[in-house]
Amino acid sequence: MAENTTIKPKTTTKPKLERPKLYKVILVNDDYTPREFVTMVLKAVFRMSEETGNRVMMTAHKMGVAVVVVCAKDIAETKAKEAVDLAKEAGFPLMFITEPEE
Ligand code: TYC
Repeated sequence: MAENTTIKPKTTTKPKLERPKLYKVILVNDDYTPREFVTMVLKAVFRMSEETGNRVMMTAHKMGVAVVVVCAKDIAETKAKEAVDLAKEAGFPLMFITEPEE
């Protein structure tokens, strides 16, 4: 019985779904926005703890930029805008930018 068994190669392939591109939200350092304000925005908009918010703020402060989160394009853009709007309302030049992940 086993001798007569023919093994058919699998000919069908599953259509591959393209994974949507992910985007980084990047915090940019400046000389004017108070550190506490930056941490507050990170907590309020990106749901960070005081400790994480402070660490990300200090990374941008020292390195010039810091990656805040990597997520879908629309979420990245909405969050970056929310954060920039909070800063604008308070009169600070704080910038968050988005860019596609390589
Ligand atoms: N460099 C600012 C200061 O010394 C603080 C700051 C940190 C501002 C991070 C922006 O993305 C930033 N007051």
